[in-house]
Amino acid sequence: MLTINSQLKEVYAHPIGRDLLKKVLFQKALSERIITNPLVSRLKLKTLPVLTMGAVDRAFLEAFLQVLNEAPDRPRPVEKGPVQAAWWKEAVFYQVYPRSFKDSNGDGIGDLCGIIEKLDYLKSLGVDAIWLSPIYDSPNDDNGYDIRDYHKIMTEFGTMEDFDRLLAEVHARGMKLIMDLVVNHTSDEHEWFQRALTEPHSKYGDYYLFRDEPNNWTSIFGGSAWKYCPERKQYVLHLFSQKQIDLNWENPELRREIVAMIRWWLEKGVDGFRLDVINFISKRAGLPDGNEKIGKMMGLYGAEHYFYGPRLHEYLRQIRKEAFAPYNAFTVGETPGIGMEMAKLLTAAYREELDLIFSFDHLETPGHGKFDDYRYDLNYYKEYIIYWLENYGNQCWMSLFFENHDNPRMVSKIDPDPQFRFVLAKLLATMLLTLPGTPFIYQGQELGMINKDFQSMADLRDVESLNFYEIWRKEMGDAAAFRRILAGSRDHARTPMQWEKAKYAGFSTVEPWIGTDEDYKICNVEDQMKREDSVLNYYRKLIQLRKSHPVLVYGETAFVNRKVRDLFTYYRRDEQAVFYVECNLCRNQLKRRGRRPEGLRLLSNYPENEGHELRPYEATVWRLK
Ligand code: TEU
Ligand code: CA
Repeated sequence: MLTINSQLKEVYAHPIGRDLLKKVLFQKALSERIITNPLVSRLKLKTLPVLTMGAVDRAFLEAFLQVLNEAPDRPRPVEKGPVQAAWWKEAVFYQVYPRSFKDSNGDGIGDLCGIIEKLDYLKSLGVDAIWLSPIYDSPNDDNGYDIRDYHKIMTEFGTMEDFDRLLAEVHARGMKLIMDLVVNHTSDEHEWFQRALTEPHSKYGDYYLFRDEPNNWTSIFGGSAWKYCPERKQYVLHLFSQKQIDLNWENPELRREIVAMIRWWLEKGVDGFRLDVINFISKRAGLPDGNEKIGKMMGLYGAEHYFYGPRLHEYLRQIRKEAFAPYNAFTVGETPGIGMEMAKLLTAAYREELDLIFSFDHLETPGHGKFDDYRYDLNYYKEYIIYWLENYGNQCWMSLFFENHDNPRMVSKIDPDPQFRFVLAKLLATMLLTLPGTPFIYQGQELGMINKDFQSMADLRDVESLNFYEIWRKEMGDAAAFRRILAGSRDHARTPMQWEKAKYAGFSTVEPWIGTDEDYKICNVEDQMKREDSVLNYYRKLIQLRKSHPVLVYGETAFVNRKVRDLFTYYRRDEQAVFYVECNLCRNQLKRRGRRPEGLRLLSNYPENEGHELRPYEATVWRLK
């Protein structure tokens, strides 16, 4: 039990304490050395309010301690034993955002038959498993992440027959299909919620989190996290939009319904799930107010009561045991806000919770949030990867990704200068497919797609962008608010997939639900198939390389030039082969350290380079043995 009399080093030694301290340092862009410094590490917590001149106060410390003391589980020390083989460690995953992938019937909205049309494309890219963003019946307040009926397909996307055909066609090509499982919340139009409103004394009455008075928690999409329901004269909790109501996982009946629903899909033959915001499902009992200082720092009030929810592990073990395990289903949890120690508790094989998680610690650099307009420094990615790979342990396995449907395009974030666009896209591809971990490619990333040239708010569709624009314009005026939205909008990743140099990018025959710009004229699948040196063909070659050399999956990793800025170099080796990967992380020419590697230059984002200088963002994979 940690108290106000504990020393900082005791907090740091506690796994969750370490995660939280790192989070605070990250937000403030401070170095971890501050805490490991012996003088500081011996400080008692209670001295901090004075020493930090109030930046940290007693209430902050107590909120912090509560999270730690209610999370008694500790991961085992880092294990270096052998890595267990698994299909999902070897597989290359590809995320499809169905609404924007391919429209088959000319209504401007992507659909299941459109995905079927493109399965051969995915197969030829080398994809092993497809993750589908939600395709269930939904009023689309958050593009399907607000589910009205878990057993029905969204009308715009097709029918259950279309889905069955999609699944069969995926399997016929030797690929796997994983679904998005959104069980932190449902749509307010879900039958459970409707009945919770009209029959408060039925079993549904307790399926959601109703309270007579709201607490101070805020929604991830802005504003209070509580909505008033006149039917019950009560407030109900929604961590996301007002139409996404949080489920009450404390209720065992509700958990049974969820298990039954998961099994229903597994009976159909789906191969696994990506679990939406799964670390949010357990909220601290009593839903206490969030701490003020934490709320200000995070721009979100209450998060300390559900990012590390007290019963999370218990719930995950239950659904694993009762639903996933009997079908041998794969799971990857989306877990915003957690750190590596919590990630170990969630994914270590011996814990029997999840197979993988998506950590988001690498998507922004320290001191930055997703709506800040700044240039992402890849040196931070290097540091992040080394830290995780050396400390995560062989009981755990990393997921690797740069993009998804919730974030702007990575190339744009790093360097929007068009001359570097395609080499940079290939540099990212090289790291994604040669580092140890399971790679996830987001649709369009394999072409080097970049952020969209949105002209005004009228071009945007995402509920998050629309909500925050309204909040920020009052604080900073229209122009500044729009600039922030442009920096972080999820819509950058949600515009139509660029198939051809044709009207509407070959996505549809009519105007799509969200517009695209002119970029499809210079960046599309059709052209890139023909061009030997395209980003698309580079991805194909890398994926083939990864498939033909198990060393790239299971081989040992050794980093070199660790302290050399802008240079990221590592070996992958096993008994059969030694590979060496050399990356220039910056836009300047860089002198190579040491001699030119002696071996076969297998793949590079530049044509032959005999010199001693690495070109801007150069990435080369060598075979040394
Ligand atoms: O996202 C969860 C989440 O907290 C963030 O990724 C968040 O949506 C975003 O970064 C805010 O800037 C998941 C889904 O991926 C997202 O599309 C949904 O909107 C959200 O859950 C609610 O279901
Ligand atoms: Ca359609």
